[in-house]
Amino acid sequence: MSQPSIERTLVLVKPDGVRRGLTGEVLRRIEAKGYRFVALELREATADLLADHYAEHAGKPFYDALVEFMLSGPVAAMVLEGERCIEGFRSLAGATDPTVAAPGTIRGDLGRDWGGSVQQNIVHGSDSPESAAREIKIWFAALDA
Ligand code: RTP
Ligand code: MG
Repeated sequence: MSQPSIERTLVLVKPDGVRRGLTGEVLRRIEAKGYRFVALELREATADLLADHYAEHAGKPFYDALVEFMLSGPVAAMVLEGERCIEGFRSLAGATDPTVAAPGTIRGDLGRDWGGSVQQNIVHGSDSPESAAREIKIWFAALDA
């Protein structure tokens, strides 16, 4: 029998999602999927925090606009736990571009292009166990990844 692989992942409802009143809908989908909330907090990001969080994107053409967008309002930051929840939440979120994200996903059902290309796509989810560990430490320093 294979061992269960219980993971943690860092999820953000981005400023567009909070502004549009979609936080509850995102939380509902996460709970319905069966993941557990380990931490959940409304937060104001800072430039320093975002420089760490988005280090992999530094220097890309969309980086400055992305940081400005992420500073434009509060985010709902959370840590989820469950078997394969890193991949599972990415699947709930859908493709990066909300215009073409599959119906049934958070981005596909609730997102679209609002004049910022693919920027306003409602949620963030860690993309690997390494990213999850790094991002949980950035947003929730007191928690174990
Ligand atoms: P996320 O990190 O937010 O979960 O999204 P992701 O993995 O699907 O996308 P990623 O490539 O990591 O990009 C991070 C966020 O940057 C914005 N973005 N804008 N060409 C653009 O204008 C562009 N590309 C990416 C999006 O907000 C994306 O989620
Ligand atoms: Mg990403």
